[in-house]
Amino acid sequence: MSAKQQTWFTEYQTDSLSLGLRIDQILLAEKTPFQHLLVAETETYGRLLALDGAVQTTIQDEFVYHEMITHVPLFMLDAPRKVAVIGGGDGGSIREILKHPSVQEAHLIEIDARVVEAARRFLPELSAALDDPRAHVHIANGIDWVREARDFDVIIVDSTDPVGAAAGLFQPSFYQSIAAALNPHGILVAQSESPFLHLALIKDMIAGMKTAFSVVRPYVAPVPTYPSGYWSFLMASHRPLSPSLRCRTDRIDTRYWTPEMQSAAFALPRFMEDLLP
Ligand code: AG3
Repeated sequence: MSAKQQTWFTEYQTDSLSLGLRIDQILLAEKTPFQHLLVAETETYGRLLALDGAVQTTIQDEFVYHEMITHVPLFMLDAPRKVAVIGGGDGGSIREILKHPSVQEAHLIEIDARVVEAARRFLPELSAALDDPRAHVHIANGIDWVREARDFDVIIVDSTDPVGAAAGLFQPSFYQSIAAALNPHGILVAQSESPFLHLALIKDMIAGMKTAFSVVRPYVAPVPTYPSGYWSFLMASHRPLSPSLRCRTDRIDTRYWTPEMQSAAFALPRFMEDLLP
């Protein structure tokens, strides 16, 4: 066996669980002011971006996560115009948001400039969208940025896990700032980790969102390279949610999202349904 075949990236997902990906090449490994940043070429899932040892995105499975964190909230509205993504420095969420013709402004608020730079250099499939004239990149702390933001239609929290710099993105006070930054029809979506591994966290996030929104609904999608492979998202709003009719008529180019998936993603297994208030 050659040395190359013995190089693995391992994410230690919990104290007793890991995911291993054999890698062909490490393209970038550096310590930024915020975290450790790695870009590598994996054999099974293509290019990988990891932060502090946690998989953020791979070229082969990123479409599921990025389509579902964006199209599901955007298709709840007839004409979303102003959208913000907190985190998501790779650009994948912005790429999907810009597929909606009504969108006039898509703001990316990423704390770590090095993540955006690495994505621009090594993940053009995701980051090219950041050059669109409707995209606005802010290198800033999302918690501070949201406090000043107003009149957004959709705010998406595309964060890392609730540790380090991202911990504040899981706090009730952050959801309250988001509620104030959204217009009355506005929608919040946050990635909410794995139902198999982080059920207590999901429960706390729902309670936190309930302090600021009347409606909070979980939905799910498979993301093979995230812990357990089964991922959740929480959607919150000030009013009842139902898909816009344009969900069936707007033709957008997707690989996972379909009009049927827009509803199907909200069908929850019993162990998650029991989470709901
Ligand atoms: N944000 C979700 C990452 C969470 C994955 N957690 C982990 N691997 N432990 C990803 C950002 C993609 N735009």
